[in-house]
Amino acid sequence: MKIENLKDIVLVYLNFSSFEYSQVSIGLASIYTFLKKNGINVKIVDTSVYTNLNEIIGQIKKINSTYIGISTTEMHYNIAITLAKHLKNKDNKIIIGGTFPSLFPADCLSSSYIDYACVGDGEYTLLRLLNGENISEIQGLWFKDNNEKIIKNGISAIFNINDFEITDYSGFPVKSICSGREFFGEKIELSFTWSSRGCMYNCTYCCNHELMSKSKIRYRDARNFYEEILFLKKEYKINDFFLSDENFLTNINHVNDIIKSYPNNIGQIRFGFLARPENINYKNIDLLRKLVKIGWSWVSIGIEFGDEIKRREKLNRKHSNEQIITAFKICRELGILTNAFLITGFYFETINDILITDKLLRSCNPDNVECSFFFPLKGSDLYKYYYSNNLIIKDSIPRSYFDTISIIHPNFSFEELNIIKNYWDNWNHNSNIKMIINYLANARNANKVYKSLGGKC
Ligand code: B12
Ligand code: SF4
Repeated sequence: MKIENLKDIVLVYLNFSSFEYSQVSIGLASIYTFLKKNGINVKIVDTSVYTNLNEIIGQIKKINSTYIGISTTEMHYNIAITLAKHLKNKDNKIIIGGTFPSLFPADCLSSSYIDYACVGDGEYTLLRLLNGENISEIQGLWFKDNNEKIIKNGISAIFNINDFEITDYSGFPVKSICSGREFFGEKIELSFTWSSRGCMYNCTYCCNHELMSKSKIRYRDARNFYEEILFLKKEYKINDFFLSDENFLTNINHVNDIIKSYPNNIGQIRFGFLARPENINYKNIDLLRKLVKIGWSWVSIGIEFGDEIKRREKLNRKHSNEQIITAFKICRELGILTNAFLITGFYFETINDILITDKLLRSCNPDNVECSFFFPLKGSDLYKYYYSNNLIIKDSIPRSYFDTISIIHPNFSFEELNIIKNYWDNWNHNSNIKMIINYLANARNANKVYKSLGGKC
């Protein structure tokens, strides 16, 4: 017979990706660290270790916890519900959290296999639940009462991210902590870590603005940041770090803090982060130089779409192409390796836009280009457009927007979108844009467009 023990939980990390490598979830790592520190017995099931759903279910059942917490993005929501269906029994409680449940808790609770949905940060909410507090009083915990009415308990108390010094990643398999991959042509092992949470922008294709309406931007104490790096270096022999912050360079004071607190005993490290192009400029060149001195080595910059006017008007990304070109130029001057992100499949994308993006890339000359298919995330502005224009393929929820198309494009077929993505993913200075344009132009009988552009790019 199962002994009722409130103080234990198994956290399920749906670590399915189209890449060959795996990495930790910073959100679950934070919950794990905080709960453990507060005397809770926590285990993490990282699905990347198992080969199929049955094995995952078997492992979770074997742990036999009263509480099962499933973390999910919108992409993995269907799998989360399938798992819950196989795991739910009268003795356990299933709680779902993460980005999608934070945005759409009521949708999650429409499944009879889900007992609770967490809106926002999970740390305090879970601790209170596991400590046996009255669920009606737990901020951020949504559930159904006996009459199936959803009790909406607002938003979780915002977690103090400096509550602990070092994130405890030990609940994850080593292959997720030391994430081995080919990186800019070099085989390395890198660890995920973090220095802030949140984003202040409002890009129309992203749901972060909606998420931020339930949260706020927070910065990590630089000393904790370095304690963690020192620990990861010593414990896992890692020298390369990926900061999972949404936009590392946005707050100059925070970046300055990171620079000033750099401990001289840290030894060799290299790190990189995600950045908006306008934050890499000549005004903050001294700051950027200092970052290079402490190990900044690479950056992923979101270009997304080459046409400046459409980018501003349709995507709400207000920087100019000139700013993008400058960002890449500065990185080259500083010896920083660059990854450029692009998205294909926006409803307003035309053959002409491909030419414009190609031209921009040639001016930027990034070391690597990565392209995803546009996926209309619920809660984003563009979702509303795709939904109301019937441009979303019914029941198509991809596991990754790097490998599945889930929209109907007014100008391009699936095959064409795949060709466009493939072109960007393999882009280099010698790439022949004419070939792909010719292909698309012929396929669409759109020679006129090409000729009106002078037949060259
Ligand atoms: C870094 C990052 C990545 C990294 C690392 C991801 C990782 N595993 O941590 C990489 C590049 C690998 C990545 C991959 C993907 N990502 Co990503 N990623 C981010 C980013 C920028 C930061 C994530 C982060 O560390 N946040 C900080 C942590 C502390 O927050 P958190 O994860 O939300 O967790 C807190 C709460 O949600 C809650 N919580 C989380 N889980 C649970 C579980 C329970 C039981 C409870 C109670 C609470 C709870 O408590 C946590 C602590 O406070 C976010 C942006 C964002 N706003 O989060 C996008 C974001 C999460 N990613 C997103 C997506 C779509 C993906 C992919 C599906 C992309 C793809 N391949 O198609 C994959 C999925 C990977 C996966 N299996 O989780 C979307 C999710 C959108 C959505 N509506 O669900 C976001 C929001 C970006 C965006 N706006 O489009 N991502
Ligand atoms: S795309 Fe990036 S910058 Fe834009 S709102 Fe989302 S996280 Fe912020």
